Amino acid sequence: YNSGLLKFRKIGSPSKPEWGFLTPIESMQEIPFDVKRIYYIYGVDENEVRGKHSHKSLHQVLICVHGKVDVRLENFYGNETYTLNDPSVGLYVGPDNWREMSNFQNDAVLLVLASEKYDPNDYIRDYDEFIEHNQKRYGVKK
Ligand code: T46
Repeated sequence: YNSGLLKFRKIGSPSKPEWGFLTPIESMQEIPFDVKRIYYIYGVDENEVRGKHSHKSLHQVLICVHGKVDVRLENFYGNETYTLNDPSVGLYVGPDNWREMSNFQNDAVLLVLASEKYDPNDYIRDYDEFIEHNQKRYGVKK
């Protein structure tokens, strides 16, 4: 599968809960690629839907570091909606996943780690083109 949840370490102190937590993420350790870019999405209205595209070769990990957001992924294998609301959880999204982010709640901040620098030519923003692209790559769905 070219997507799925990753559970990161959450370093705290059991005897001192007020100390809080720290989650470290290293390239090729916690995540399966080298990070060349980060960006974050925030200030999104609850009824807005972002994304609505796929990538031809980009690998990413999405982490909701504050608040809550739903991410729907569609790929050759099917459809899955993930609710991200835990900074120690990341959603790995490989190439050929249509993605939609919705229900941004409580001033959600969505942090994204990306395997490549920004390249507008890596995007497929047309849904029919996405389906066609995946059929060429993975075959026709039975
Ligand atoms: C993705 C989801 C999860 C840049 O100039 N540099 C960048 O690195 C990025 C990511 C975007 N931009 C510009 C391009 C657009 O003019 O920022 C504007 C908004 O980008 P977009 O409409 O693609 O935003 P989203 O939230 O629909 O998608 C973003 C990422 O673009 C995409 O790769 O997987 O977040």
